[in-house]
Amino acid sequence: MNDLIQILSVFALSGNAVRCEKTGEGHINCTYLVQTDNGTKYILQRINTAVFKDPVGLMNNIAAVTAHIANKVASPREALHIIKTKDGQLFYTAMGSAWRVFDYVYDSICLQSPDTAADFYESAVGFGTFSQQLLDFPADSLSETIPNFHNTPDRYRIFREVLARDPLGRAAGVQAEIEFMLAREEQASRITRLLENKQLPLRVTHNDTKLSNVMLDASTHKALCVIDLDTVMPGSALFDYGDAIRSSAASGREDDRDTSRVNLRLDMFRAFTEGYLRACPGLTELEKELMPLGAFTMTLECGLRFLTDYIDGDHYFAVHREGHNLDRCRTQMKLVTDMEDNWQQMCDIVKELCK
Ligand code: GN1
Ligand code: MG
Repeated sequence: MNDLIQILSVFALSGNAVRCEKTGEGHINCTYLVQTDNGTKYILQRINTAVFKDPVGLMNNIAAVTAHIANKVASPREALHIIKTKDGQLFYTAMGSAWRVFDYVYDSICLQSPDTAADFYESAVGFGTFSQQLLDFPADSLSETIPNFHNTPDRYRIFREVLARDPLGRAAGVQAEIEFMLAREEQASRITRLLENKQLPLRVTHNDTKLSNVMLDASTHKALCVIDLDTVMPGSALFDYGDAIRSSAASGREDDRDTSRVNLRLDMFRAFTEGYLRACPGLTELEKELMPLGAFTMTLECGLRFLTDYIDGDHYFAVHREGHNLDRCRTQMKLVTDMEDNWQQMCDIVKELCK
C-alpha cells in the first residue's frame, strides 16, 4: 500500500492519494482503484511487462487512440483519459514494473456477464463505435504491442513448439484436446490468410473485447467507452467481433469445470451482431459474411492458447488451481463444437441482420 501511494505521488493527480485498493479481474495486469484526499478517484494499473514488452510503444498507442476518440465525442466520459506523471510522462517505472494512471469514469459500471440481451447489445455498440471512430485512424502507425497476437497460424506454430518440448510431460494426458485443435487448423487460419492477401482490410482493433471492457452508464446502461486498450493494434474487425461472441455470448464461465453448462446463446449472438452492425456500418461485405467464422476462430484460438500454456507449465495466464488452463481450454472446445452444430443458424442470423 505505501509503495503504491509512493508511486501515485509521481502522477499529476488532483489531491494526494490516500486509498488504493485492488479491483478488476484481468488475467494479465493488476488494477487498483485510487482515491485522493479531495475525493477524486483514479485507476492505477501495473502493466505486466513480461507480456507487454514495449510499454513505450503500448502507451504511445493508447495516447494516440484516446486522443483521436476524444476529438469525436461530446462528453469526456466517452473517451478514456491518461493522467501523465508530473514531468509529462505517460507511465512511471518502479518496482520492476511500468505503472500508469487513468481518470476514473464516474457513474459507470462494467458487467462481467450479460444479464440481458439489451446490455450485450449496448456492449456491441461500445465496441462497434470504437471501430467506427477509428476508421480514419492510420492503423499501420500503431505499434504491435504483442506481435502476432491474433495470427492464428503463428499460434499453431508456437503450439507445435511447446508440444515438441512437452516440459512437464503433460501432452500424453491431453491427446483428445491436441487432436481437436489440429483438426481445425486450416479453417482457423483463414482469417489471417485473408488479411495477409488484403481481401480483408487492416483496421484498428481492440483485440480483447470482453464485456467487462466496456463501460456503461450506471443508470441508463448505455455504452460510454471501451477500456483495456493494451492490445489495440492493427488487425481485423472480425477479431473484435469474434472475441466478444467467444467471451460473452456463451453460457457458463470461461473456466467452468462442467462444460455441459457452456453453450452458445443464439439470443446473445443475435444481440451482439445487431449492435455491432448498427454502430459500425463501415464493414465490408466479406467482413459481414465472415462474422460466424470470426466467432469460431477467436474461440478456437483462445482454446489453443490455454492448451499451449497448460502444456508449457502455466507461464502466461494466471492460474488459481490445478488444471485451470486445461479447464479453460475445454470450455472453448465445447463452445467451438456448439458453434459448429449451430453454424447454419449463425449464418442465417447474420444474413437477416445485414438486410
Ligand atoms: C487475457 O487479461 P485479460 O483477461 O484481459 C488475454 C486475452 C484472452 C483472455 C482470456 C493480453 O485477457 O487475449 O482472451 O485473457 N489477454 C492477453 O480470458 O493475452
Ligand atoms: Mg485484457
